[in-house]
Amino acid sequence: MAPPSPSSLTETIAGALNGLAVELPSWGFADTGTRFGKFVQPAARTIEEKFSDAGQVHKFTAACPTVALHVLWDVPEGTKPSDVKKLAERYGVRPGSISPNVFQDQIYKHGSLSNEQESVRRHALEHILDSVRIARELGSRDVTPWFADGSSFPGTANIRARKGWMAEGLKRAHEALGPDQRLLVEYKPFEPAFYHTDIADWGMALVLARYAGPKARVLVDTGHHYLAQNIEQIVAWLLSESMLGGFHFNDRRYADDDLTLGSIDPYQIFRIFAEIRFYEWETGRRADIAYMVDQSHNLKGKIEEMIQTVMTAQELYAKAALIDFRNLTKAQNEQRLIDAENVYRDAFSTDVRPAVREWRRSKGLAEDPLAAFRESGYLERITRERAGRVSAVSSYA
Ligand code: RM4
Ligand code: MN
Ligand code: MN
Repeated sequence: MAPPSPSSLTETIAGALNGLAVELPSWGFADTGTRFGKFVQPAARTIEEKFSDAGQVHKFTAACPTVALHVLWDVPEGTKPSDVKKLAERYGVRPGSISPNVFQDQIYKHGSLSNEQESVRRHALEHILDSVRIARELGSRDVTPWFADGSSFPGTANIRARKGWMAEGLKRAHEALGPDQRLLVEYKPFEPAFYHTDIADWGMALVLARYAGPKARVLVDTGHHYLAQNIEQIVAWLLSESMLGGFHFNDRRYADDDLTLGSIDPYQIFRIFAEIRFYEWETGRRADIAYMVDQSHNLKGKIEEMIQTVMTAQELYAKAALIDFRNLTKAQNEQRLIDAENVYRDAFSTDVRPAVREWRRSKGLAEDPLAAFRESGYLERITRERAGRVSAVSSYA
């Protein structure tokens, strides 16, 4: 089959990019480090600074209208959600998904909703219910809890009982959702628990989401898988079950490394996008998926890395939009393996950057968001303004 003409390629890519929004994590703009140390930058310390920095990424990419917030870090007790909304508006963004924080307080040493102690479970549930209310008041659709719950030594936890407690807690949280809200259940195979985690994989998240209720879906954090795992198959299964709610994008070489999206394996992200586009092509329905970034940048400049991430997401999504699904399906059905695989490879190896630049021009954006950000002087300004502050001690905050 002849390759698409340059103008139809540009059009296809423009159509795809118009529909791609990538949510930024507020915590991606704060100073973070590793378990061993924290490396400071002129990072954001307040929610206002986080909105301001995220606003820069949106300004230069036009792809990131919302910012995911962590309740404890960004909307502490006493904060008025309406003030948070106004603040976001000032920087050209909106509050996005809301993450409760049920892993940081001392009482959560042995878990939250799965904790053996009823009083801790109740405390965690109350915080999650508060988060649902805050999300509603902020106009945020998705509530995205992540649980550090699990155990680190064999025999120390009743895995079945903990599953039951988690299921009940999520069901109660689901009951509090507004009509348009969703509960996204994230899974992670290990860390900080190193023997078992209460929601270790997509199957467990799926069972729990189904039990919680019709507005619950599964959240796939790309870094939360074992190395050999076929993530795009998980995506395909969740799509076919109408249970894929969203992504936390990042990349990893070893485990939950929170590296820049596509920095290690761009073909992996392409294959994920391919499954989504294939589903949409076959069903004629748009997959209702929240794309979010969940990365911790402690070596690269935070705003620059976020721009690099969004550009990468756009390029890989654009490549996936070039897949010739009619040809692919035909080759699959006729069991022409090389031809089928080459449909993927042709799309993946197309240099989409000229078309993406063209799309930016058509939106009145700079062709190179990174260069435009660097020229804007923003980084120099915040470096001056934020210099000399005492560095915070806790990670992510
Ligand atoms: C976890 C998980 C969550 C994130 C926390 C801070 O590994 O990815 O989504 O909110 O880290
Ligand atoms: Mn995550
Ligand atoms: Mn993670």
